[in-house]
Amino acid sequence: MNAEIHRCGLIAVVGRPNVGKSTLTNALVGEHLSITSSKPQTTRHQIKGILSLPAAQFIFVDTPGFQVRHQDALNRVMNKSVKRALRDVDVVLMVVEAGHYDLEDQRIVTQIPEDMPAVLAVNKIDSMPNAQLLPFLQTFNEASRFTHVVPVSAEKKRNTDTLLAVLQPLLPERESFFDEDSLTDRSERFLAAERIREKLFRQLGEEVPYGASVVIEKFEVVGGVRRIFASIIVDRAGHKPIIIGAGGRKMKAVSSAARVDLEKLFGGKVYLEVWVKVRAGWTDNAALLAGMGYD
Ligand SMILES: Nc1nc2c(ncn2[C@@H]2O[C@H](COP(=O)(O)OP(=O)(O)OP(=O)(O)O)[C@@H](O)[C@H]2O)c(=O)[nH]1
Ligand SMILES: [Mg+2]
Repeated sequence: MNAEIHRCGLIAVVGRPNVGKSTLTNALVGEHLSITSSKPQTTRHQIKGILSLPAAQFIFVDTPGFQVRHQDALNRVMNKSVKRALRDVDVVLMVVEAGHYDLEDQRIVTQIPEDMPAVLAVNKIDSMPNAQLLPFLQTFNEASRFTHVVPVSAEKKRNTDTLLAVLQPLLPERESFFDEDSLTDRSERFLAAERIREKLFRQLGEEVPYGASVVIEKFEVVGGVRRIFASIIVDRAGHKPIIIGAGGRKMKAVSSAARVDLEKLFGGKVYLEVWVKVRAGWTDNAALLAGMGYD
């Protein structure tokens, strides 16, 4: 009889910035949908990653890392997005880093609605010896908020199947929300903008990516080629020449890395043109944020 049960549900992936929420979402779904980088606060927009197995559809909701420090308009919008995700899902998957659990993590735990099942993924176990990992895992005893504590490595795809096996029975019994071949709720336009932003986070220094956003001005398919025209919006005039780089080399490296990834993701040829524009103070201007797709 059990074979006939089908489950489907939303799982919010939450945690401090930089713990590996997006890497884990991608590992679970099996596609690089959500952008990742070594800098905290890479994710700004919620994105769903969908995994359809015969007996269950998992809809992972990757969220921005919950921010407790800086409070500009952009951070407020991102925190609101995490809170909203926590209300609208069936299960919470909280992510922490192996060996690290502090007040910031605890504050996120308190945001999880009381009656919602919650699982803890202890990520980055590849960077910690077992002798240290075991005592860390034992600190989450039976009294903890979590039904299961699962050590994983999102990067090395270790133990991700165990995580799916633990999550599956927590999903409600129902039919799938999305077609079996859907991977995400987001458009190719959104994925393209995000992939360009990922390259900014990966290829530029500490400050510039935080003041940058990407807007797709035009996205058209001509003769099977996706022709994408994008603008990188920066909040300071001084950041424009940094992004362009000497002889335009930085800009070229960013856009060609994005193009290569997008061709793989979309399974077809991509023509990508990227410009840089200055719009002073956009990160702290609610009206500009809304116009740029931050909700
Ligand atoms: N060693 C190791 N590094 C990992 C693992 N998972 C993620 N990382 C790294 O951790 C960094 C942050 O990963 P993200 O997936 O962007 O983290 P995030 O929690 O989504 O971050 P924000 O969106 O900024 O909140 C990246 O440099 C990843 O490569 C892992 O299992 N092991
Ligand atoms: Mg992220």
